[in-house]
Amino acid sequence: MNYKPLSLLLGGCAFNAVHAQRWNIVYIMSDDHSYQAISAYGHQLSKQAPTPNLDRLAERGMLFQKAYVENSLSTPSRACLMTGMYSHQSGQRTLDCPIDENAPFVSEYLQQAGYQTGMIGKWHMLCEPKGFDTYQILPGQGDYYDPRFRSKETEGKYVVEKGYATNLITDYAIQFLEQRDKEKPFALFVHHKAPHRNWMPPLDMLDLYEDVEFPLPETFYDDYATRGRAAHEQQMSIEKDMEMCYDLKVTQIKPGMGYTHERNGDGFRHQLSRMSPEQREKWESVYNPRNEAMLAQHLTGNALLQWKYQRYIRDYMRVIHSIDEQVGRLLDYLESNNLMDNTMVVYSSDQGFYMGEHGWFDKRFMYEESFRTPLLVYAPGMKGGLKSDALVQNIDFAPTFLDIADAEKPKQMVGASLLPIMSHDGKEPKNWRKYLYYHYYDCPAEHNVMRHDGVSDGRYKLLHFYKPKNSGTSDSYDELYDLKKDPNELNNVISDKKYAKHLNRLQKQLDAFRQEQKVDEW
Ligand code: SGN
Ligand code: CA
Repeated sequence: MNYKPLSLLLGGCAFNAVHAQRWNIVYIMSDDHSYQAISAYGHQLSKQAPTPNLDRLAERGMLFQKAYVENSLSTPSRACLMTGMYSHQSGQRTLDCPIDENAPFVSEYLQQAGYQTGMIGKWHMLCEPKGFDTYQILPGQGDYYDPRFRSKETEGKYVVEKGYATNLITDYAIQFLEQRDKEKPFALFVHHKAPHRNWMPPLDMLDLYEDVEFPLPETFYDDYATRGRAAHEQQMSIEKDMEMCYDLKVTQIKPGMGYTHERNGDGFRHQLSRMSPEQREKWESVYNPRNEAMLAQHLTGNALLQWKYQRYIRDYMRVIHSIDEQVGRLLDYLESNNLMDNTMVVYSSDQGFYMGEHGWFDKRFMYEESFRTPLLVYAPGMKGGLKSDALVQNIDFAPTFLDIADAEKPKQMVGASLLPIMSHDGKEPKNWRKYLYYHYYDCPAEHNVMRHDGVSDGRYKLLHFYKPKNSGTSDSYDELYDLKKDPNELNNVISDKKYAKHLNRLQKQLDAFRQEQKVDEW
């Protein structure tokens, strides 16, 4: 794709592109935030649990309705953000395999371009933060309550901070803004731990939504009838894999009570033990009576499944409410300090998430709920209320930031700046990508999602599932979906002759992509 410097983008602009040069950048990323849980996207779930502050970004800026990741998993997705490269280029294909230590980070380029840079929150990379003047990072996934942070000043040590992760991360973000060098533009990365599993809400929101019955997604009881083995073999089902203690906070569970899957009950007990006596008392005063009432009913079968779903979604949406509140706090700070006039604000997630669709939680698949990611962008001078259907991907963030910084896009960055889309009311330029490439590698691993790659043109999607090269089996198969006729992806049409033309076209694209990008089954 051709790279056009921003200064060439004139005419038909929603904002004056020339002034876009060297805005400040605030990039907010949450962890596992589904677009279904942001009311600006209009999903039925969010109607009962709106997100007014996130919606402010869409009202004043642009809602990207077809924003995707390349590899639906935290560390690989963060590597896409930081390097502007696909997973096979940076080496960060799974949660554990090492990133190419020579891969330059966008933060380094921004620093070279004269930006002051800060990174706050969940880092979850296997290397030290690079290119940041300031950082305050959590270890690994981090903790919700009294999380530990490490900065340049703590000499490698993590230090416990009293409070709730989402609030503390926002405190540090505001502290960065307060203490910044006002002579320089800044780029601030605010990476929330929330709403990652196991969805622990803040104490003042434990009662929120307790009376709300969230609607079940249409595909909740999907039987995967037309799909291949990956959908049948996954271990991310609310029914079979969600844990009563760790995920659903029922500490009263004991062996012999008939509940299965208590892999990580001690993990949750450890989280509770890290709370102060006051925090724990408050927590237990709310959850214990609810848990005891549920256990007294001796729920089984579908009644138990529905209870699990409601507990899961209520906790998840409480955690979202607190993100929304804290994003609002950060936006208020930017507004009251006149920073909205020269700051671009991006809100996204490291990937999407299943809110019970297909009976699942977690992510990883190239099916829409986890392939997609929310993306809301505000930039100074935008008309607001804009929506874009351009196919955008997380490899586009780094080029966008460099475009803003008026810095050249380095050759290894395969994505493209989003600014041309933003300056043309959401319409993509003529030479914009027509296909998205996706590749998930992390198997064997937790949740047992088979390796797969694929292409999508936004309407049709081809997925290729395969076993690792060294597994001694060449067990592979394809699936094809028509997203217009079948938005829930229930009907795999790979063998339907009527789709032969599209299958052929997508297969050629996938082959061409693998060849051009030198990527293949792994
Ligand atoms: C943890 C979770 C998984 C989750 C991965 C990856 N298990 O391992 O459910 O898929 O993180 O998430 S837990 O028992 O530790 O909660 S990611 O967002 O970091 O990719
Ligand atoms: Ca994640």
